[in-house]
Amino acid sequence: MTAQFYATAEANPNLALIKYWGKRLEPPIIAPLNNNVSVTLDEQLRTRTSVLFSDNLKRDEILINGKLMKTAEELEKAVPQLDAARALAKTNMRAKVASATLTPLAGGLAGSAAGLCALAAACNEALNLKLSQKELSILCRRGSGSACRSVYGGFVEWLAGTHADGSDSYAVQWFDEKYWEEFRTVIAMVSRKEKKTKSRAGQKHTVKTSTLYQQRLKDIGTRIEALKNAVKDKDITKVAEIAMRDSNSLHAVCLDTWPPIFYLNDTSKEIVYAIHDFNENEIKAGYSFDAGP
Ligand code: 2P0
Repeated sequence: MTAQFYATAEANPNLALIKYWGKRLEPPIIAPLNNNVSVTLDEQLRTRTSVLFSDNLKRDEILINGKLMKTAEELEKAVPQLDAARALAKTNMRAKVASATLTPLAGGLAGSAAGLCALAAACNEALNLKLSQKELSILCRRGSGSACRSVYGGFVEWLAGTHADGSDSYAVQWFDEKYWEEFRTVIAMVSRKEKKTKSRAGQKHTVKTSTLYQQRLKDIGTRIEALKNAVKDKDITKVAEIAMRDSNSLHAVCLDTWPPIFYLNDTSKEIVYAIHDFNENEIKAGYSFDAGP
């Protein structure tokens, strides 16, 4: 008899209002240098992932939107996460993974967050791991850092932790998706081109070469506290200002990286100007750019 275990799960991407940029623990563990906070998006860019673990498979096979992933770079997130799930289940079975997503990959729209969160949830079910939400967020993180925040809806903080094994680095929910239903996210799809510098490599260069980055790390604790109070008060003026400032800080440290990294393009800059024009008398909206335009 061949052993076979199968499950399907879905997850939504998230948008960081206080960005994760730089690692305290490198893959395959992954923990950030700073606590960071995101809002989970609705189902518009949802990812659905199925996984089959079987004794019959010789190697892991990953398909994204029907395309077989072949290069080491394409496999660098899913395979370590599958390995972590196998270690928890004490099995060596290889897996076949099929993921369908509307999120453009490598475009800076957090496609890996939704993808690796859905894969972790599918592994949890297929292998009957019975993980708590906290443990599931830790499994997500073994694939991609930002994925651990997609375990929850609403406003979510990823704790950096201090332990060398990463056991105290996981996501916690501040407020669920029902807390502030008037809060809206609008996605501006500016480019479908793959970015020149993948965020994993970009983060490494920034930590190594940017002096401004040290100042960013110092500012983040106060910024997170202010954001938590502003979300609690449903104060869009404060939330939007904090998010815009943090996004600008991320792109400033990218420019301060040597050689510099640019994720924004001319259209992104037009969006920045448009929002500031719209907010002339009172801040009613904000923008936030990830590692893409
Ligand atoms: C974030 N980004 O907080 C930040 C803002 C991009 C800019 O998390 O190496 O794909 O897989 O842990 O999660 C993108 O980095 O990096 C990211 P890995 P990830 O959403």
